[in-house]
Amino acid sequence: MAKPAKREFPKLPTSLAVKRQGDIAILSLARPHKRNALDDTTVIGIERFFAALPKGIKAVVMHGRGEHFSAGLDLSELTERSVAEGVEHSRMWHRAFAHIEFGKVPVVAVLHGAVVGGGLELAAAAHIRVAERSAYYALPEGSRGIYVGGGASVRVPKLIGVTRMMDMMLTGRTYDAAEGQAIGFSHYLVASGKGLAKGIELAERIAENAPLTNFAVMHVLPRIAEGDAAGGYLAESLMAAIAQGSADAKARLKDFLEKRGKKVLRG
Ligand code: 1HE
Repeated sequence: MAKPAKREFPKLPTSLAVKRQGDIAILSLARPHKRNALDDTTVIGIERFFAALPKGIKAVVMHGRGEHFSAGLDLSELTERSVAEGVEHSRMWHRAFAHIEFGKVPVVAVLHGAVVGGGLELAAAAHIRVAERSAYYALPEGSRGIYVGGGASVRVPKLIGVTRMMDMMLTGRTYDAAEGQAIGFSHYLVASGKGLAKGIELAERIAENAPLTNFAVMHVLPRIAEGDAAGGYLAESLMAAIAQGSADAKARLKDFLEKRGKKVLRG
């Protein structure tokens, strides 16, 4: 009997799908019925995928199926965590997304619809962002009674500046795709439906470079250009865990899950 073909990519949860196209891999968030909300299984799957990229893959394109890139943290899992569990949860996100930012190959994120909360944190871990006209950005943690925990306090200010992030978190401001392009969320802005093709085109271009140059751009450039972010991630995870444990957070999350909380709509 013939041996089963060796699996090229690690086994992924059903919320993720992967396809190889020549030298690049296309990773899809594949949970559109939940607006690609990021549950623990998906975050761990993202980590597993980026940690074990097969040889020969030179760039990755990441996008979301359905109408939205990602509605962020799966709020239905955020129920009764202790502070210690909250820190552990946030550090799990940090570890997973570090495998993107400081992984083996450059990652192009293709954004459309909601790119909010943890979805924006995921997008911010990529090296290049292509936005479709439908994309919009928000950090609604304040209205849910929680705090960012997936690396936003380190990565988002690098893109748009600390004061804009403060405004987003304090006032719930959303940026549309054109505004997001102007302030630095995206590098490229394309018509709706054209993002994936643009992302693939860019990834193929990246894959033509000398791998060592790409590696240096990903690993050396940021460490020269920026300070050490380790303390920032740790502080964020502490704050995320404390905020999650509050009665306020519990009430607000219950409101969302029982359909009383406001949706995060375009501004
Ligand atoms: C979810 C989630 C979610 C949708 N967790 N289940 N993120 C947010 O605060 C954004 C919350 N979501 C929304 O504002 C809206 O869902 C959207 C504007 C993104 C899309 O609206 P819509 O009308 O297309 O979809 P929907 O009817 O709201 O959602 C469809 C289903 O997905 C529904 O479940 P169903 O079982 O009733 O069908 C929703 O409950 C579910 N769903 N978003 C769980 N986020 C590491 S810290 C990061 C902290 C954060 O990310 S805070 C931001 C959380």
